[in-house]
Amino acid sequence: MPDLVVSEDKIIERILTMELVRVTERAAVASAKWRGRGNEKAADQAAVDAMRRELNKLPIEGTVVIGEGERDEAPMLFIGEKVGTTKGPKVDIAVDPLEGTTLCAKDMPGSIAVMAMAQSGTLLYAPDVYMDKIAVGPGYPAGIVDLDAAPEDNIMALARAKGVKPGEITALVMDRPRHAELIAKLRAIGCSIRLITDGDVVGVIQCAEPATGIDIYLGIGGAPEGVLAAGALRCVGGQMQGRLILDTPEKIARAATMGITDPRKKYGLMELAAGDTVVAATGVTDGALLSGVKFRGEIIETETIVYRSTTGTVRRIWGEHRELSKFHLD
Ligand code: VTB
Repeated sequence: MPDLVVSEDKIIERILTMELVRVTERAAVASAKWRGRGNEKAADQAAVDAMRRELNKLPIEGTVVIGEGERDEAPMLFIGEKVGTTKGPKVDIAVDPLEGTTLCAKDMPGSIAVMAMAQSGTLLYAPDVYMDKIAVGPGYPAGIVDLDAAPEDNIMALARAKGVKPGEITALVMDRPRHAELIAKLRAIGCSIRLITDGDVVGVIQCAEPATGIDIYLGIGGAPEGVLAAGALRCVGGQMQGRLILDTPEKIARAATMGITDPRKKYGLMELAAGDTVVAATGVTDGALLSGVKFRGEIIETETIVYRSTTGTVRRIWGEHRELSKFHLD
C-alpha cells in the first residue's frame, strides 16, 4: 500500500502552488500594460507593486531572500522584506517581478514575471550580484559538466554523452562583451551558440526542454535569476552550478552579512535551491517558454507555468481574467 499520509507542510505547499500562479499572473498583467512604451522603470514598478500586493494576501510568513536589491532600494521587493499575512508556514521567497525589463519596454520576446517559494532557509540567500552559471537538462550522468572545466571540455563531454559531434551541440549564452572569450572558444570547436539579449531564467530552463534544441547554458548572468532557474530545474531534474561574482571588498562584506563565508564557493543545484520549491512564471511578452499577456476587450489571457519539486509536476495554466469583474487585475 502506498503511504497516503502527507505531512501538513506538504499539503499547505501544494495548496499554495496555485496561489503563486495568481501572484505571477497579476504581476505579468500589470507590467504588460507597459509593454512597448520604452519605460523600463514603470513596467518594473507595476510588476513589483502587483506582486507585493498579491504576496501579502498569502497565508505565509515569507521572507524575500532573492529580491530586487537591498533595503534602501525600496519600493522594490527588497532582500529581507517580510511578505504574507504571517498566518502560515515560514517560507523563503525569491522574486523577479519583471525578468527582462528591457524586453518588456521594447515589446520584444521573452519577458516574464517569475517567483519561487521554498521551505524557510533553503533558497540561497544572496545579494543582487552576478553569477557564473552552467546548466544542462536531465538525463546525463552526474557531474557531466563543471563550472571550473574549460568550456571546450564541457562541450566535448556533453557531445560524447549525447553521442554527437561538438558541432551538433547548441549552447545558450547571453550576448554580452564579457562573454567574447567564451563565445570564441565555443565557436573554435564548432559549437553552435544561441545568443540572447536578456532573460536567462528562461535560458537555463530551456536546457531541460528538448524542443528548444538548447543543450547547455553557459556564462554570467544575474544571481537572482540563477536561484529562480535552479528552483525550476530542481523540478525537472537537470544539473546546474553557480558561483557568485563577489569581485569587490564591498560585495564580499555584503555577502558575509548574509552568511556567505566563502566568496568563491561553487554552488550545486541542491545548494541553490535545497528544499521543496515551487516556481511560477507568467509570460509578459510572447516568448519561447510562454505566451505573453493578451488583452482582448474585457478579457485578459495569461499563460503560466508552475513547477513543484516535491512531485516533479509541471503545469501550464491558461488564465482568462475578466477585467470588469470584482477580481479585476490592475
Ligand atoms: C540576466 C538576465 C536579465 O540581467 O540575468 C542579466 O536574465 C544579467 O545582467 O534579464 P546584465 O544585463 O548586466 O548582463 C537581465 O538581462 C536584466 O535584468
